[in-house]
Amino acid sequence: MSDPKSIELLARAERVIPGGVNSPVRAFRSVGGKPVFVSRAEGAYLYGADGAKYTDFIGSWGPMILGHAHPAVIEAIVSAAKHGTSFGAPTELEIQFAEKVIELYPSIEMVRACSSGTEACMAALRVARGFTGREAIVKFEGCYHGHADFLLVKAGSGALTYGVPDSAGVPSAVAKGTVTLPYNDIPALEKLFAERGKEIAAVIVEPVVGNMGVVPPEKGFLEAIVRLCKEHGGVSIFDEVMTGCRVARGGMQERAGVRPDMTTLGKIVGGGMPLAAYGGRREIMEKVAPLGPVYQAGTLSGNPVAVSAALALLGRLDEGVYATLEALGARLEAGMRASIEKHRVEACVQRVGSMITLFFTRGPVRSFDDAVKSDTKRFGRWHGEMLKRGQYWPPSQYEAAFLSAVHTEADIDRAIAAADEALAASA
Ligand code: HOZ
Repeated sequence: MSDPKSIELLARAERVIPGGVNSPVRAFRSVGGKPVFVSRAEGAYLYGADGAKYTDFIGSWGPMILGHAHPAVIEAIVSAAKHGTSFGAPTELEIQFAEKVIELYPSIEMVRACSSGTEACMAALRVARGFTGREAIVKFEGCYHGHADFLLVKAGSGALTYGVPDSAGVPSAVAKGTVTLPYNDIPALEKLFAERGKEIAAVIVEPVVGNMGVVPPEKGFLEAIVRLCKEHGGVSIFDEVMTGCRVARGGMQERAGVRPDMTTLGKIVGGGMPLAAYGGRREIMEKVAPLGPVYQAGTLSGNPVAVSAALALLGRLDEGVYATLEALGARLEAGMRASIEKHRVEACVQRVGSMITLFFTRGPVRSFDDAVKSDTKRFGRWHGEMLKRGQYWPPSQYEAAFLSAVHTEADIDRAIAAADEALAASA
C-alpha cells in the first residue's frame, strides 16, 4: 500500500497522464497496488512523497549501479550544464564517450549515441536491414527491445505485464516482418535458419532476459545465434540495454565470451540520463548516414550533460564493484531460496550477477512459456507485503530487480527477512 500523499498525487496525475504514469509498469496495476510518488533518492534508498524511506531494488530499472545521486555523477552533470545543455553540434565529450564504449566492448568498432534503448534497438535493426538488404527480423518470445512497432511482437516487460505482448496499433504488415522463437531453443533457431536463412536480416536477443523476469541463456544459445547469423549472412544483435555494464563491465558478451555483430546499450551506459547507444562491426556501422544510406538522427543525441554523467559513472566501474554486486546478489539469492524451502512455496529465484527475480512458479524458468506459469496474483500480494516493509521491488512478475554496489549486507539481510515474512503473509 502506498502513502496518502502518493494516493492524492496519483488521482491528480490520472486526470492528465494516461494511467497517471509516463511508462506503464510504474502504475503498479498488475500488482493491485498504487505507485509510490518519489520525492528524492540517495544511495540505495528512495523517499516517497511523504518522506517514507524504501530500500530500492529497482534502481531506475537498472542504471543506478552505484546508487542514486552519486556525488561524482551529480558533479559532472552540474559542471557540464554550466557550459550549456544542448548544442546540436559535435563535442569532444562525444568522442570520449564513443572511445569508452569501444574500450569496454571489443565487439564494437564504431558507435552512435542516441537517447533511449528503444531508439538504439530500432536503429540497430534498421542498420542490419540496410546492411544485408533483407527484411526478416528474428526475436525471442518474452524479450523486450523497446516499443518500436516491429518489436512489439510477443514482447516482455510492460507489454507482457499488462497482457498485450502484441500491441494494438502495430500494422499487421509490420508485425509479419518479425519472426518469434522460444528463448533458449537452439533446434528451433537452427530449423528456421535452414528454411529461411537467406531472408534473415538480424537476430536480436537479450543475452540474459530481464524483461520476463531474469532468464539466463543456456549453454550454447548465444553462441548458436552468432554462428548461425555468420553462416547465413545475417547480423547478430545483443540487446545489452539491461545487461550492459551490469552483469560485467563489458556486459553479457564479456561474461559469456561471445562477440555479436552489433550491440545496443542504454541504462548504465547512459549514466542514469536519457542516453543510449548502438554499435558494432565497422563495415556494418559504415552504412549509417552520413557515411551510408541508413538514416538515423536526433537533436539530443550525444547530449553533453548526459554524456558527462555517463563518463563519470563508467569511469568508476572497476573489478571491486562487480565483486561486491556478485556477493550481495549471492547473499540475497541464498536467503530467498531458504525462505522458499521453509515455507514450501511453489517458487524459484533466478539470478545473474546483480539481476534477480523471484518467480512464483516451481521453475526453472527458461522461456516465455515457463514464465507465464507464474502465479502473478500471489506475486502481487507478495509485492504489497514487501512495500509495507519498506522494500521497493519491481511491481511486476516480469521484471528484474537490480542491486547497487552501495546496498549493504544489512540492507540485503533486511530484504531477506521482509521477503520471508511477505511469503508467509501472501499465502
Ligand atoms: N521498460 C522498463 C523496464 N523493463 C520500465 C521503464 C519504466 O517504467 O521506467
